[in-house]
Amino acid sequence: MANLQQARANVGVVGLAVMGSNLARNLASREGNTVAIYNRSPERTRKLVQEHPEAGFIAAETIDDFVASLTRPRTAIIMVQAGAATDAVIEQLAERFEPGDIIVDGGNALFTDTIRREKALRERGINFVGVGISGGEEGALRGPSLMPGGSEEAYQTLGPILASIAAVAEGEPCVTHVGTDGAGHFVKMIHNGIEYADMQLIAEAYDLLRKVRGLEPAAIADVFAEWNTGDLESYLIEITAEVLRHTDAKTGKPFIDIVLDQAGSKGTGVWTVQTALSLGVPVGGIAEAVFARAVSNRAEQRAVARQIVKSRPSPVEVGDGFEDDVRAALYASKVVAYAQGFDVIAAGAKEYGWNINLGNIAKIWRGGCIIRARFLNRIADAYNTNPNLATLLEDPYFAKAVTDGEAAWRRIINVAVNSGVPVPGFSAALAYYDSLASERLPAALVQGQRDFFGAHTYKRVDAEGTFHTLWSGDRSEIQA
Ligand code: NBP
Repeated sequence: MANLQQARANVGVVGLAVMGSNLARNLASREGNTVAIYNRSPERTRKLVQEHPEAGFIAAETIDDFVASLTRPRTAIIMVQAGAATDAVIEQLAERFEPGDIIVDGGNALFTDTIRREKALRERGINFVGVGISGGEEGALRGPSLMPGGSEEAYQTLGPILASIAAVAEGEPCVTHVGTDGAGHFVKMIHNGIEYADMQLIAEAYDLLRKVRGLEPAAIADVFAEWNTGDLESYLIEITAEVLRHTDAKTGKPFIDIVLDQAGSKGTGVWTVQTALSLGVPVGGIAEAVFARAVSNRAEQRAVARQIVKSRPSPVEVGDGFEDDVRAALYASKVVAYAQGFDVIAAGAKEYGWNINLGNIAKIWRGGCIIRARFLNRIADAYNTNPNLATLLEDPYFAKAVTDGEAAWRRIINVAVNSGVPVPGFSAALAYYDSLASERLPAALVQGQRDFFGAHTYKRVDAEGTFHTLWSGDRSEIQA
C-alpha cells in the first residue's frame, strides 16, 4: 500500500542503465525536482545513489516503494529496453497507479506501440505519454531534445518537468507537446530517419573529396571545419571534422582508415522508410541512406563483385571549384532530405489525427539532438511563415538555396558517376528534385501500361472523368 507520508518525489525514473541514470541525474540537478529511482536489479540503483549523493535520490528497491515515494499525480519515466521490457514495466506501474497518474515511456518505442499502449491505459484512467528523447547519453545528462506525445492533461504536469531538463536553443527549451498518443515517438522516428540521410550525405561528400580530389583525411577535416562556419553549420559536420582528424594510437594511421566500412543501425531508419512507404510519401534521400548501410554490410557480395569487376573508372580530373561544388551538392541534397522528412511528419499527422506544428518541431531540434543545426531556424521560419507549405522547397529561402546549388549538384553527380564513386544520397535527392520540377513525368506511360494489362483506367489531361481503352478490342476509349 502506498504510504502517503513517504510521497516526496515529483517524478520517478524506472530503468537505470546509461540513459535512465543520466536522465535521473539531469532531473535531480534542476530546481524543483525531487527524483525517485528504481531498477529491476537493485545493484544499479545502489551504485547510482552511491556515486551521486548530490542528486538526493529517493531510491526504491521494490516497485511498491517506488510508487509510494511519488507525489500525485504520480509521474514515472520508464527508461528500459524497448519492446517486451517496456510492456512489463508499464503493467507493474499501471497495477499500482490511480486515475490521473502519468506513465512516460522515454525509450525508443515504435509509435504504433505507443498508440496501442496509450489507448489501453486511457481506458484504465491512466495517462500514458511516449516521449522521443534525442541526444544519446550525453544529451540525457546535459539536456536532450524532447518530443512528447500523449494527452493535453498529462502535458500540464509533465511539460514543466520536461522543460526543466531539455536542451536550450536560443533561450527556448527544446521541447514541445508534439501531438496526442504516439505523435512524439513518430516525430522522434523521423528525426532519426533524417539523421541517417544527413550522415550519409556527409559521408558521400567525404568520399568525393578523398577519392576524386585525393585529399588526406586531415585535410578533409579542415574542409569540414570550414564548412561548419557557414550554412552547413551543424553538430554532424562538427563531429565529422573531429573523426577525420583523429589518428589511431595503435597504428599511427588516420582513424578513418582502420575502421571497418560496415555501418550498423538500430532500426529507426528502417521504421521511417517503412512508415513513409505505407503513407505513400517519397523519401528516396532517406531510404538510400538506409540502403547504403545495408550495402555496406553485404561483405560477401562486395567481395564477389570486387573479384568480378576487373576494371574501375579512374577519378575524373577536377578543377579549383571542386570543394565548393561538393559543398553546394551536399547542402541541396540535405535540404531535400529534410523536406522529405517533414513531408512524412505532415502525412503522419493527417493519417493519425495529430495537430503537429512543423515549425515547432524544427525549433526543438535546434539543440540537444544529433541533427541540431543552424539551418533548422530556417525551417522553423519557413513553416511559421506558411504552415501549409506544399513542400519545404516552396519556401523562398530553400527554393533559392536549391536553385543556386543546382548546377554544382549536377556537376558533382556527373563527376561521381564518371569516377565510379557511389553517391546514392546525392543522386536520389536530385532525382526527387527533378521529379518534382518536371513538367511531365513518365508516370503517364506507367498509367498506360497499367490500363493495358489490368484495366486500371486513367485520367486525361483534357477532360474530367476516368477512362479505359479497349486494348484487346478495337482500341476505342470508354468512360470507366
Ligand atoms: P537498455 O536499452 O540497455 O535497457 C537496460 C535497462 O532495461 C536496464 O535498466 C534493465 O534492467 C532494464 N530491463 C530490461 Br533489459 N528488461 C527489463 C524488464 N523485463 N523489467 C524491468 N526492467 C528491465 O538501456 P539504455 O541504453 O539506457 O536505453 C534505455 C531506453 O532508451 C531504450 O529504450 C533505448 O532505446 C532508449 N534510448 C537510448 C538512447 C541511447 O543513445 N542509448 C537514446 C535514446 C533513447 P536490469 O538492470 O535489471 O537489467
